[in-house]
Amino acid sequence: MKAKQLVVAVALAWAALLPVAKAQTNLVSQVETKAQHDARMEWWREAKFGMFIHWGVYSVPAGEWNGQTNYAEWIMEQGQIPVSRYEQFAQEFNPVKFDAKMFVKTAKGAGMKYMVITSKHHDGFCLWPSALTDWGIKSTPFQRDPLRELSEECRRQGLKFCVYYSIMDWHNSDWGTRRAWNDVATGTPDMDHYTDYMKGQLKELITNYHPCVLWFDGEWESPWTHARGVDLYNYLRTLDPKLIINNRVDKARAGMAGMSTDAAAVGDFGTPEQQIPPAGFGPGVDWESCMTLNDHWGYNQHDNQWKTPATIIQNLCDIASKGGNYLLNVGPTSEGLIPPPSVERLAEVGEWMKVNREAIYGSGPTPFGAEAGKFSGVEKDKDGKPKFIPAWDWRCTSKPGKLYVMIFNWPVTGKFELAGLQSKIKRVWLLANHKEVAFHQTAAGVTLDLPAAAPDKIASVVCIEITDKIARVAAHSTL
Ligand code: JFZ
Repeated sequence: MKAKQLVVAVALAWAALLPVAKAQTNLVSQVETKAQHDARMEWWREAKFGMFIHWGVYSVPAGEWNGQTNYAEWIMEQGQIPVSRYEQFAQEFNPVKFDAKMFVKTAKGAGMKYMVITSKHHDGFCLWPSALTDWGIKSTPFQRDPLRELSEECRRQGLKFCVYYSIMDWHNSDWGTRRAWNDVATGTPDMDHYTDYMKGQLKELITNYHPCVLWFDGEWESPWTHARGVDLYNYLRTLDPKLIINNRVDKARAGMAGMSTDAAAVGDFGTPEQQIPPAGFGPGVDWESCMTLNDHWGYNQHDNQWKTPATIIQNLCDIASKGGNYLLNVGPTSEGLIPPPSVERLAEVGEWMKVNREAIYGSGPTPFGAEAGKFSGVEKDKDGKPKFIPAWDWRCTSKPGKLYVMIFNWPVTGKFELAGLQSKIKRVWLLANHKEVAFHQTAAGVTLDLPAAAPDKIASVVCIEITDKIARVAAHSTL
């Protein structure tokens, strides 16, 4: 065999071995039984609704740089602001109106059960006084610790305190893809050194504030690897065995759809972003859709594209009906205030939750399949005129012995058909006023005789109590 052929043959043999070699180097997460995993995820699965907070030094420019007004937390990158110039924003970050009580009260009032705040976003700015860098709250006139105040207040008011932490860091000299406009960086990027820095910071966060979730992000650039993700996941779980960690700690997320595509990937839940998946992912797959209230995560003074309370409430119903959680964002100002349009909308969500919360907390997905609520058709109104019933009409959640039908578009005839329900119905009532609803059950399903007017304009909830297990329903059943 000639030398060249030998090289090719060896290369081919090596290539053939590659998948095996790769499988052998697949790192796995810490060993945990299903029961242990379920116990760790229990509060999170029950909670359903949380507040995301994007707050950092980017709230100072408030979305504006060089005549452009469409920025927010990405302003340093998108505006290619020299890091030394960006650092100056810290001197103007003095959120004297920040009141942890109000933040927690706003979240709790909306019916949220947990809070996830940016301890460090991609700009590397730390919202707590880290011993490992001066780039953070320590370099601002604001000599307080927002994470301490919020974590203590969450504990007082019974909310779970959680933190977001960006893996990518545009400020740190060691992050592997250093920006051309990082004029403060020195030396050569060193990812091992950077990983030590991350671990040190995360240890600070865990020991000082006891976050219940670590919500990673910024994992997509090449310096971050599957091996680093697995190592970090395992390290954090040794610091706090109860910790819940999102899938962005690893590399397998399918873009904005947010679910991991690799069975070897670590992470306790998937993270769809700015979208709600068309259906759930079946039992045992945990996920959380994160969404903005307007069009930005961080504060942008020009953004008035606020979602309506109807959209927010119906998104919550939609997500719950598919078995997911809803993480809804606010972007506080550099004065430390949650923008009033956000506060107002969250208060409206809270009004709805006061009446209808049992349809959300601790609920499981719809037994009817995600397609069922998409029914659209034509009904006759009381004058006999045809009326189109828009798509995405209703959603359903479930609990043992109960179904919660959340109706967005009240039927003009007052008759609501629920095709395919086989379980024996005991009683039906409206959560809004506890009034009983008459029903006619047949082999094909059930018809509800609803009152003429919807008790709630946005989503009226009908509770259906059944005597037996939820029986397989319709063609699209997910049970
Ligand atoms: C990320 C952040 O960049 C953003 O600032 C915000 O914190 C959000 C919650 O998460 O946004 C992303 C992440 C991934 C993609 C797009 C935006 N992606 O994969 O296309």
